[in-house]
Amino acid sequence: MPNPQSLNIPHEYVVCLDHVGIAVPNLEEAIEFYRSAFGWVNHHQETNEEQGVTEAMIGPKDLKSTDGMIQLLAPLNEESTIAKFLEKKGAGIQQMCLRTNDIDALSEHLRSQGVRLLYPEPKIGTGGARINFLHPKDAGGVLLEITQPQA
Ligand code: CMX
Repeated sequence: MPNPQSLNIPHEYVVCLDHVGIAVPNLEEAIEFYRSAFGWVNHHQETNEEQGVTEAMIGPKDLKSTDGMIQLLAPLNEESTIAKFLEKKGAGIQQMCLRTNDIDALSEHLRSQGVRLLYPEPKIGTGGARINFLHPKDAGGVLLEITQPQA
């Protein structure tokens, strides 16, 4: 297997699975499902007008790390990406998000590999993080988000 460093892949910039995003029609009902099933709680909730979503980041009550959380995404309006997803595919996994500590270097690398990113420049996502998305057609059929949390 080739050494990633010899390929100049910024592997050290991708640190963990940040979250899996699930499209839901009703945020409160989805939060309640995870509470009653697993005892998970809502650690962070916000509305992102630009993305057309109200979202909740849920995880274990005694949170030791924010790695690998679940993000519940409910549409803000009918034009929302999440509304379209719900209409076409129904509720379910909409995206998976990888955390990076250098979204600019990672984006440059991905583009050099011919991977399409949805935005020319990162936009603002959860908690002020800088985010972008790989086109699902260039990522094995998965909508992959990349996020660089606020310092
Ligand atoms: N996962 C996997 N594949 C997907 C997908 C998803 N979530 N959404 C669309 N696709 C596929 C479609 O199935 C379609 O494939 P086929 O041509 O084989 O049918 C292809 O991608 C193009 O789909 P489309 O219907 O033409 O395009 P959409 O209008 O659905 O837009 C996308 C798709 C990815 C560009 C759009 O969802 C987008 O801009 N997403 C990024 C923003 C976002 O998801 N925001 C909400 C979350 C905000 C946050 O996390 O903070």
